[in-house]
Amino acid sequence: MSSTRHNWTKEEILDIYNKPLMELLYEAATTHRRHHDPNTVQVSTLLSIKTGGCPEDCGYCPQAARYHTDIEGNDLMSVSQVKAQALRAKASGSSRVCMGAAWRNVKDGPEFDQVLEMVRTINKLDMEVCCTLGMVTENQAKRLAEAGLYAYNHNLDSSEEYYKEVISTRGYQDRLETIDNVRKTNVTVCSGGIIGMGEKVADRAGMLVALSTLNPQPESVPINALVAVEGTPLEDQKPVSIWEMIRMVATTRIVMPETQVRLSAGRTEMSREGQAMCFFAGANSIFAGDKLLTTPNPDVSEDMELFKLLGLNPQKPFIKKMQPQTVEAEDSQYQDLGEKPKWTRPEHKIERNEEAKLKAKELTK
Ligand code: SAM
Ligand code: DTB
Ligand code: SF4
Repeated sequence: MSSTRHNWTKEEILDIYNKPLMELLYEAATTHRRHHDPNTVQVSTLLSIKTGGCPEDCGYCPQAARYHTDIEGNDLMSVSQVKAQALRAKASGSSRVCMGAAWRNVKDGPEFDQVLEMVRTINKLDMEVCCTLGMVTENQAKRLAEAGLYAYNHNLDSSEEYYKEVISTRGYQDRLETIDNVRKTNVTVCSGGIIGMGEKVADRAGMLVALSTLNPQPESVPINALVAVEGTPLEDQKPVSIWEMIRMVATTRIVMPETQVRLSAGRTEMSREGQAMCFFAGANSIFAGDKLLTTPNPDVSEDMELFKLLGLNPQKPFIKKMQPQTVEAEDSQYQDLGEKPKWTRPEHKIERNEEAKLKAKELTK
């Protein structure tokens, strides 16, 4: 039986977020260790397969056509270009490629067919594939699943109330509907948001209520610090403090214990110590490569140095899906603490993979 709760309230989440920092860190790190290997971090590489010219008005986004930003727009990349980039990402230690397109929604036709071919191609490289292409219908999600998509990213971005301040061209319910369409397939859900857009702490808690009350909760939750890009309506936002990032990561970890919490945009502004605190607070995935979609990110060599310094290892691909938690390994990790992990694999994940189901049974005999 999973101990994950799906009925968190905003008040409870605010109480967690505002705890004295040492209490918050202790609780988050303890939760993290119960459910994950604390020395493993999943590494994804972002690839902007179609850049700029987007019809939406997301106030943070340099790719919206209506804002005058300094980015270079591109048509959809070819499958061979994507394959070459994916191979480069694999060689640098990434287990997942996340392809982003500056689209409002996916449209059936030759471009979508090309994306499906990209998914199949990366899959053959034994890498996890993620897409973030805007809104998808149930049928499009099914086609992505058939092509072998591992994850679909579609962020809630903020609380329902604050979302309206930032985006007007599509609603919160539209976002939830896309997440629901993805959930109807065996593709895992990646959904999170941005802090530092001028929202209140209550909005951060509101977003975490929306995400944590999804049942099942998203397998991956990216926490982005706003990258304030010149030319966007949010260009003058002050950088979010590292303490707020740490609190947000820790709170996310506590309310969504089984999720991979992704320390996403904004790492170029964070010190190594700050990032280490985020990993301690439960972040266990990052985007690697010197570019996110259009903005800078730390160099791979810098990240590898940090991993070495902290004794962190990049996660191998398909590890969660293919290998249910080795209960024995987890148990031994906890002997020192005199406490058993409460790790239980969520049913929906086990159902996805018969092989995993059998192995789980064997291990718990
Ligand atoms: N067009 C698709 C969509 O909106 O779903 C996919 C790409 S979009 C760039 C993916 C996510 O990147 C957004 O939902 C947002 O959370 C994040 N993002 C975009 N610009 C950002 C910025 N300047 N700073 C931080 N995060 C950002
Ligand atoms: C997510 O939550 N963050 C990533 C990924 N999902 C697609 C994107 C961050 C984009 C930052 C701004 C840019 O580089 O354009
Ligand atoms: Fe378009 Fe996505 Fe940027 Fe919004 S976040 S403007 S939908 S690319």
